[in-house]
Amino acid sequence: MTARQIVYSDEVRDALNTRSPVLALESTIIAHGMPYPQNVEFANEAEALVRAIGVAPATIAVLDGTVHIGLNENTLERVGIAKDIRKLATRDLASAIARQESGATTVSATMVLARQAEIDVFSTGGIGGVHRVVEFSADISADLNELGRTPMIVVSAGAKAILDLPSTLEALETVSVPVLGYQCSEFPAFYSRNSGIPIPQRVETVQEIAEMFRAHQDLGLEAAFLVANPIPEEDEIPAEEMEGYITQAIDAAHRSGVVGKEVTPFLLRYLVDLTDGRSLQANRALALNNMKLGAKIAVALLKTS
Ligand code: PSU
Ligand code: MN
Repeated sequence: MTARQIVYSDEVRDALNTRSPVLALESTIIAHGMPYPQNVEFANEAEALVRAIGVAPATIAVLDGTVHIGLNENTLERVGIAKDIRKLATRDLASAIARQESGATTVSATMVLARQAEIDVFSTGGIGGVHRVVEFSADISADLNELGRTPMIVVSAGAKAILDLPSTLEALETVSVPVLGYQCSEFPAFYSRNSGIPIPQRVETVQEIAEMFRAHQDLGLEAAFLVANPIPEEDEIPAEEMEGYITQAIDAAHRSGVVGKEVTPFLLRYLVDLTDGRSLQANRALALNNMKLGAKIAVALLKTS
């Protein structure tokens, strides 16, 4: 990409130049995943938490056609407050840049841009995946495809519980993504720690993750690593309870004819209402927990070569 199209924050540029740790963060979770102003509070808290571990936070977004790697207080506010900001998956990046539009990046688009910036670790809330009743909608997130071809470590609280989790895990196998359970043996279900679905590999330390990723790179493999990090116990909503709300939310989406990229934001919003804000609190907690772990992995990775 040309210099005109990509702008680094001073903090991220300095860190990259001095081989200091950097953690990529996405912006769709801010713009489309949480309500204003809680989203901006969350984003600022996330950045502060990452810095406290000695890591430069690189929140990624496209503003007026320019790719930003690292936002500041003003641009974070702008992403959080905008009503009309696009939700950009990988395929949407080119049109947003060429037309000088603004967009928040999903997991897939954030991965593409983080790779351009040579950032190896990225934390999100929960990746997208195979939606339920996919036989009718064929709705499978572009996140899965990108995870299969863009090498970096992605930290996520499993996949969003609104999805078909067993099918999502199968799809991750198809695209050869190593899935590592961080101190857990089951695939976490976003709002809940457990799903009953066994995870292929369990790891106990960030050093182990770093060593496995170096082995993966030595083999020249292109897939991402997915580190599944369960929500902290004190913040979880039991899966049995959440399941009732999720069924209601999916029903409402069908009744309202919501399709395509609107589905996930609609469901997340609907759940915040149904749970009186508890799901938002859980989402915030699990995402911050992923950012803390991502920052520690970024530090460990630089020490492993
Ligand atoms: N994690 C969250 N909230 C979110 C997302 C992740 O806690 O809103 C976003 C990510 O950007 C992810 C997107 O890529 O949801 C998935 O959207 P879709 O299902 O349309 O692919
Ligand atoms: Mn989709």
